[in-house]
Amino acid sequence: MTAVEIRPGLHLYKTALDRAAQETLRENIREILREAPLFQPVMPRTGKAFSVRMSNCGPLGWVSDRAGYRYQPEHPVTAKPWPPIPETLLRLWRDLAGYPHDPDACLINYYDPAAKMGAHQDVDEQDFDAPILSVSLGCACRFRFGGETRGGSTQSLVLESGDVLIFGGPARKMFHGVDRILAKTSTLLDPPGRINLTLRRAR
Ligand code: MD6
Ligand code: FE
Repeated sequence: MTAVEIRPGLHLYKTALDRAAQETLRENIREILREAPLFQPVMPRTGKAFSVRMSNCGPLGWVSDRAGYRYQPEHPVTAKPWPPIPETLLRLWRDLAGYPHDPDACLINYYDPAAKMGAHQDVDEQDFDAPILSVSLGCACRFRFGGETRGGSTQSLVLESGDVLIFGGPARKMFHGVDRILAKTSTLLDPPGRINLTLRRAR
């Protein structure tokens, strides 16, 4: 597979997953969400709801509530363990992440067409040597990224269904977010929306 290095440590694999692979993954995620339903995270302290809904698979899952951000082994509503990470995603990590250990967490973000994600850094993990691998499914989005401090200059790119983005090395702690979902850009999900999967090493 061919990557474009957007900047040092930030690699984009356009259509890393073809339509058939996207459909398989969509079915994997559908099953995971039956066991571990989407929940509504809220911001620490303020309790303001995210517009994105979330779930996880893998030994650990990322959650946010009034108490803070953290990784935990169980679903915050059902209290059940997260389902395992599908083999298709583990294979993608082993092929592309360039890291000798499998991921121990996979965050599932679900965007309805009006949802977005504010600028943030992913810094709740214990080991920044491991990259984060992101997979996009469904509607495209306008993805924005900047430097390691908030408020500097930014760039953006369009992430489409099947694209894989890897944040590693000097890009691992970049600020980034999703400005908006681009409506009617994919027929993969019904109702239309976007799913983003991020594979991580939390511990
Ligand atoms: C999204 N992605 O694409 C949000 N985080 O919906 C992320 O927040 C993200 O794409 C860490 C690494 C890669 C990402
Ligand atoms: Fe992130």
